[in-house]
Amino acid sequence: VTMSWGYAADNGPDKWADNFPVANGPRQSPIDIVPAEASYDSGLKPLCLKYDPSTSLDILNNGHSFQVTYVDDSDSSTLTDGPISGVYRLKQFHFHWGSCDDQGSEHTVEGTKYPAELHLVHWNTKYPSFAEAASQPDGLAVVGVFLKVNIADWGKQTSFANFDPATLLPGCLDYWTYDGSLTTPPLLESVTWIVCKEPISVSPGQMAKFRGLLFSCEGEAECCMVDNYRPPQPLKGRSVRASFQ
Ligand code: 1SD
Ligand code: ZN
Repeated sequence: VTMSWGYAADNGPDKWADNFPVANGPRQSPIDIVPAEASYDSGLKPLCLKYDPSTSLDILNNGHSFQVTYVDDSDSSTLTDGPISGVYRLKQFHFHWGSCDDQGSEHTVEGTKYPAELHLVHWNTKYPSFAEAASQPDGLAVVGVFLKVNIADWGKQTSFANFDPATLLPGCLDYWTYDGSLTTPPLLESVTWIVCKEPISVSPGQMAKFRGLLFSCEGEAECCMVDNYRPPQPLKGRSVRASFQ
C-alpha cells in the first residue's frame, strides 16, 4: 500500500517529488510574489467573472481542503478576459489555511504569509472536460484571493444555499498573473494563476471553523485540517505581470 500525499512530515510537500517528479518542474506553484519585480502590462484586461449562484452543487471535505463544487455542463459560471483568452468555466472553489494566523496562504507577497487563500478553479472550454483541460498548458485558470482576519466581523453568519462565489471577491480586482501549476499532486503545469492584490476579510470565528475541520476519516484518530498549504516554489526565470501600476 503506497502512502497517499498530505501535509504531514512523512507525506507533505517535501515528499511529493517522490511520486510526482514534476514537483521540481519549470512552472510550479505557488510562488513568492515580489511586487517590485512584477512588470505592469497595460495589455492585461480587467477580469470578467460571471457567476450564477444557482449552479452550486455541494460542499465536500476532500481530505486536504473543503470545496464547493459547481455544475459545469454549460457556460453558466465563467471567467473571461484578464490574462486569458476564451471562456473558462468555474469548477469549484476551496481554501488553504494555517494552524494560526501567521501562516496558511500558498502564495506570499514579499515573504508575507496571509492566514488563508481562496482558490476559484476554472477550466478552458476549448477542451472537452475539466480532466482533459487539467493536463494542458492553458487548461486551467485559478483566481487566488488572500484572506486576512478582521476582528470586527466576529460572529457574522450567512446562509449557504445558492452560494454566490462573487461574494468572496475583493472590491478591487487588480491582480498579478504568471504561468504555474496545481499546488497539490499531481502538480500539473496547466494553471494560469491570477492572484488578487487586495485581500478579503474573514472573522476569527470563521478561521476557527476552518481549523475545526478534520483531515482524518470517521473511526481514525482525529486530526485537525490545518496547514494544508504548499510553500513557495522557485520562479525559474518566469515573469510575473501586474494588471495595475
Ligand atoms: O488543491 C486543489 C485540488 O483540490 C484540486 O482542486 C486541483 C484541481 O484539480 O487544484 C488544486 S489547486 O492548485 O487549486 N490548489
Ligand atoms: Zn488550491
